[in-house]
Amino acid sequence: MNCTKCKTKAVIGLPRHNAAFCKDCFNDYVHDQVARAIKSQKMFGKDDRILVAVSGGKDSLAIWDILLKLGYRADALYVNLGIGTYSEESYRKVTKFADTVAASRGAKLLIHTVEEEEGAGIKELAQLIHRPTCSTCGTIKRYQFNRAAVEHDYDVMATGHNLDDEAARLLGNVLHWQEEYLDKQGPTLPASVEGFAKKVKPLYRLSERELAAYAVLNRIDYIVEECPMAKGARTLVYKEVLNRLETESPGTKQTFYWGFLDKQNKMTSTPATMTEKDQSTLHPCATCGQPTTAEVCSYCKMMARAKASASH
Ligand code: Q46
Ligand code: ZN
Repeated sequence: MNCTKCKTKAVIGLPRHNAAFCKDCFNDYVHDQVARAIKSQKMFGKDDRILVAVSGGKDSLAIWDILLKLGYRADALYVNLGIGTYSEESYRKVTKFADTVAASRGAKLLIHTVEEEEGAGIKELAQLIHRPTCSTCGTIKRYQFNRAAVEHDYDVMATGHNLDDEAARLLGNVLHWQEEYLDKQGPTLPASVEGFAKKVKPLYRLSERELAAYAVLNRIDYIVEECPMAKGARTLVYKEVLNRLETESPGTKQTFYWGFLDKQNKMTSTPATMTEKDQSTLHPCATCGQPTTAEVCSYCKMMARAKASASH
């Protein structure tokens, strides 16, 4: 198998593009896909300051690496969830990347430690408030990323969601006809009111397999195992189903998700924006000042419940 572009020996085949690439041409392909995503979805420019949400997994470290190589000003935030050896290992991978690759390009890492700031690890917090670990985790991560972006004046927040993640999420939203979520499932969510950071997903054109290959070929040392709490998650089943379809008919995920984005674009000239109703009902949380639709934001409510429950 030879490289489609330069005819030297290929290291990876991409059935959905009917192509194969050597290492250098594959890196060009990956960088080009990210550059296209940034441009076509109007994500950010060279002067913008970007905050990347990193977990230590291949996708988030790859996007940080790619943005720096493309010449963007990208720092990162890592939220240490305090989930035993998984968190210890992911912390090691993130700090190693930050101290070597990122530091050499002038980028820095911010760290938020849940055990220190919220007073307990994510599992204990979830038990205290009688909610599933992942929804507790989601609330904390969303809140802390948004807060860090706003407080440190970043223009945009980037996450490492890839094509497989977005196609699986779309499948879930379609199967349950979650219209409200479908409206907001784009790669760019603009900052619509003061206090809400703009959010982008520059990896939505690249598959999980392509990103694993990118990480390995570029010697990015990432944590291979998933968070132990992810076991049994519905999205993993959707991913398996989509992988089967992809094997039978390469390009299925891309057609499914990109096709959705095309349709969404045609239906509205401003996709995935907040509705006017959202804007008019948002105001500062009475406790912390972050934007919310209620009197007190869901994070502050959650922390108040955790505190009350811990003191009983
Ligand atoms: S990190 Fe958090 Fe995920 Fe782990 S606890 Fe669940 S939500 S699975 S992306
Ligand atoms: Zn609040």
